Amino acid sequence: MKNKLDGDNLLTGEQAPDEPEEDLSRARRILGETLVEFPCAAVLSDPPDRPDFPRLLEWLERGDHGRMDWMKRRPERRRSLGEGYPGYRSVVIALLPVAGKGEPVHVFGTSVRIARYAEGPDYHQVFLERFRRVIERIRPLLDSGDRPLVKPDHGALLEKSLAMEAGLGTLGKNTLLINPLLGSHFTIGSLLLKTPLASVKGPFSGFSPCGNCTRCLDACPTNAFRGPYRLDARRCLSYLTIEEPEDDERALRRTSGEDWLFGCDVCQDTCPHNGSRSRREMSGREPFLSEKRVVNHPEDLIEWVRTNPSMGRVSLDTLRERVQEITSVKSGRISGFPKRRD
Ligand code: B12
Ligand code: SF4
Ligand code: SF4
Repeated sequence: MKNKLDGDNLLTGEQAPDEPEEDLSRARRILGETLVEFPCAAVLSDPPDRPDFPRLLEWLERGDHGRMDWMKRRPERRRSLGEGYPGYRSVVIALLPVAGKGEPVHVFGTSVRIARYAEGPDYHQVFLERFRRVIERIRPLLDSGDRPLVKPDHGALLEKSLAMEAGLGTLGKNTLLINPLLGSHFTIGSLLLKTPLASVKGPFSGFSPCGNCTRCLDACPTNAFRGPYRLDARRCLSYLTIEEPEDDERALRRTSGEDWLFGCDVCQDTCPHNGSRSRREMSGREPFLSEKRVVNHPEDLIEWVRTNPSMGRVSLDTLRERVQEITSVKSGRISGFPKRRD
């Protein structure tokens, strides 16, 4: 297996031996252009049905998706590329390290935390801009009828599953994709192509990140894990602070005693794979937009959200309400963390 580090890019060179030479050569050149924009990427050609698709159905059946009804809409689209995006044959998958520092922000006198991925530039925009540049450069390599689609996060895809198949990492017990060099603090984006290509996979297919470790499961402040690899989103602070939870779920958010205003990074920050030097160095390449760490006036809050565009998914009223909750928790006016249901 060939595998080499070249500057910032993790170049990859694994492919099935019987791929047509022309498809392989095109795939390699497309991957090369993608690696100009992203530190880690791979190409998957005609990916088979997702072997973990039945897990998604079980998750939906249990209601673990909460009020994320969009996950339940025609779930079979996530089984295969062909079902979700008829006519599309190839996926270029890229990892984008997150920019954030993970330090607290002071909002109206209260110290709060936001997930690192939500600091700085909106990763959806970054994927769009970078993949657009890739498309411009690879256009001559694509079939004439191709209509490339950029899907940063919001596609009907089991992204982690595809990235794992592409040899970019392995799922950890916290359900996130872990890459041996980047850890898990990255987002995943896909470029879908109609042009048939050969697969050019990353070198991390056999990577086994967890062993006997259970740090993430033990550290989760709301006991959101049902067990290894199984997350009840209704108890996850990321869901509770970003989506639109039910009243009883909001009660859990209030009484968790946590100061997460937007998202949560506990199950990543406790993971030993997120402490490596290479991950920190690669993350450091991303521009960090908002240095503002003190927000004292309502108009500052508006400005702060404007410079942290990923947070735009949540209304200012919800953010203010959440700041009040955290203030009440810190002043001892709210207490009583509910125990886990089994
Ligand atoms: C819905 C969703 C959420 C939900 C549910 C999370 C979840 N684990 O499902 C909520 C809102 C809670 C959420 C939170 C976060 N998310 Co999110 N989310 C998604 C989304 C849109 C779909 C994920 C999905 O399909 N869930 C369905 C369930 C069934 O999948 P699953 O829990 O991953 O389970 C899989 C495996 O664990 C396995 N499995 C299931 N059960 C079992 C049991 C056993 C025994 C075994 C062996 C395996 C197994 O099969 C399942 C299907 O593949 C993806 C983007 C995408 N389109 O894929 C982003 C995505 C997963 N999220 C992402 C991020 C960054 C986060 C947060 C870190 C954000 C934050 N800091 O607040 C947190 C992390 C919480 C966590 N530990 O997962 C990134 C992950 C990057 C990475 N390194 O993996 C993604 C890929 C978005 C992106 N494009 O970058 N997210
Ligand atoms: S993001 Fe936070 S609340 Fe959600 S599973 Fe991870 S540690 Fe638990
Ligand atoms: S904290 Fe431990 S168990 Fe959890 S994902 Fe990381 S290595 Fe795996």
